[in-house]
Amino acid sequence: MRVFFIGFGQAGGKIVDMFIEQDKKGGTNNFRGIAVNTARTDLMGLKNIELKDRILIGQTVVKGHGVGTDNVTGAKITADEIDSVINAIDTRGTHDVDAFVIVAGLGGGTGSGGSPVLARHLKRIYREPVYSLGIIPAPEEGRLYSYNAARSLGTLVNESDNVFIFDNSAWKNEGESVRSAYQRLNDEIVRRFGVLFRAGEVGKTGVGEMVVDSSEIINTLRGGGITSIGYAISEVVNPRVRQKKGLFSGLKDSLKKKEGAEEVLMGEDKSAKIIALVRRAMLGRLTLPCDYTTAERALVLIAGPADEMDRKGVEKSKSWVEENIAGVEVRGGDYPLESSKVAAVVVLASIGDAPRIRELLEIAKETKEDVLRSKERRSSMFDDEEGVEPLFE
Ligand SMILES: Nc1nc2c(ncn2[C@@H]2O[C@H](COP(=O)(O)OP(=O)(O)O)[C@@H](O)[C@H]2O)c(=O)[nH]1
Ligand SMILES: [Mg+2]
Repeated sequence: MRVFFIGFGQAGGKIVDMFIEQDKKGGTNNFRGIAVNTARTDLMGLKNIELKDRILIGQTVVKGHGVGTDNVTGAKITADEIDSVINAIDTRGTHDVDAFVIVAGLGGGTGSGGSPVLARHLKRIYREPVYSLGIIPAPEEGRLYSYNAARSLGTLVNESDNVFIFDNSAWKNEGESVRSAYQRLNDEIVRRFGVLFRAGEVGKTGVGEMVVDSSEIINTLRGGGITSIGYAISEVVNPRVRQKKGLFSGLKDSLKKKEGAEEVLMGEDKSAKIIALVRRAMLGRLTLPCDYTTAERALVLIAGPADEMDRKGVEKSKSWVEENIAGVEVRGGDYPLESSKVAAVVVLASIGDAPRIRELLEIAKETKEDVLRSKERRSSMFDDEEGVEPLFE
């Protein structure tokens, strides 16, 4: 799918920079991206986003030094200068875009405050869906970060068509600081979401057995709320298969028949392997650890060498996922990639429960006692809470 990324704040900018790098390396040209920030040095640190696509806002207010952890100021600056952000997006071109994805760390100031404001305006201006990819802070980053993230997330869920979550605390190792883990975490983020966002584009290696197009991704995400992603990889299914073919080639018919039998078996092998991979993806560590049985919809994606793709494997995996989630809508398919590995991504869309989100909202509630119940909350998780004060109405 053709994605227009907007990296908001430091974390958002770095991650979008990596998506663009991935796209350049793959020669796929599916991604377009800009970075928006109140801090000049953060923008200068980027490598792959073109200079003209790095937008500094709030210069008259903070003089290029950023807003610190003040997300209310981040939101205000964005609202005041929304025209220059939209202008930068338009200049970059949006006519062939399938979706917008805003990426931001929700615990800080610029991305936390700015991304819900931008989501609201993008939705107002464009017909394409507006998704957000929000990074939530680890508890060790402090209560202010959690408070910021809860307020931002509540608003972001209302303003975006869907919010993907990546939880820093679930991904950093024991004893490791979040800061020193950034690069590794970002690699994990870009690997997973890269498989998802590249789906539906015909690459150099041809078409898959079961093509997924952008509309299927969009339909999976239609319910809004919060979405988590599972991922697993394995080496190619059966290098020995090709070897055997080589050995048997040129032998008599009787032996050829035997080879046919082997191929049937190999087919079985292939589906079994794909099912196992999808199971691993869904039962393993998710971008946001959550109760997958509460997901409303799901999407199963298999990416890898064309001869590893298997229709039956995808179908069976879809049935298995369907048995395990709340809803009945499970979409899926595959697409070929030049790779020595097969990757499975499971999108668990519109999930109903995640302990870390509840915790965040709890911390925010304690931090701010004078709470307001915000209106029109899309996710039931937010409905149940005593309302965390929204960033803006
Ligand atoms: N995963 C990840 N998280 C980050 C990275 N940089 C910052 N963060 C987190 O994102 C949140 C916001 O920080 P930052 O992006 O610096 O704030 P902003 O520049 O004001 O938007 C904090 O919780 C940080 O821990 C990064 O490179 N990777
Ligand atoms: Mg920062």
